[in-house]
Amino acid sequence: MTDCLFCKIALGELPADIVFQNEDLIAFRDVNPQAPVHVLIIPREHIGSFADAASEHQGLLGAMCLAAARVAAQEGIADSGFRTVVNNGEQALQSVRHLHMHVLGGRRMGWPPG
Ligand code: DGP
Repeated sequence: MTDCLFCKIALGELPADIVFQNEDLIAFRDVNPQAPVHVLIIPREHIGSFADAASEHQGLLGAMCLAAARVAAQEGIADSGFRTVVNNGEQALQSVRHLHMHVLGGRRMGWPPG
């Protein structure tokens, strides 16, 4: 989508601190980190949220989960523990309407989320 911030990052039209990418996904550091490690994993294809995903996206969604584990290992937080979060829609406080998985780690987390 032309007016989508994360589509622009995926296309290289906006800068980002990229930690991993392949033909389907791109992972980059969150501009407003909530933990010592805070990476966002997005599909290059524009999908608004999980609510907009279709059965044809099944492989892509699985690849996002595997990429989260890969990023955690790469960032040195796989053993200490990490959290993956996908905010979907208004009440979950999704602020960017392009599906993204947060990968957070490097500190002890709280539960439940606020
Ligand atoms: P969410 O609330 O789940 O929609 O999270 C959106 C995240 O995206 C938020 O943690 C801040 C991050 N973010 C917003 N704009 C940018 C940007 O231009 N670059 C980067 N790297 N992160 C961004």
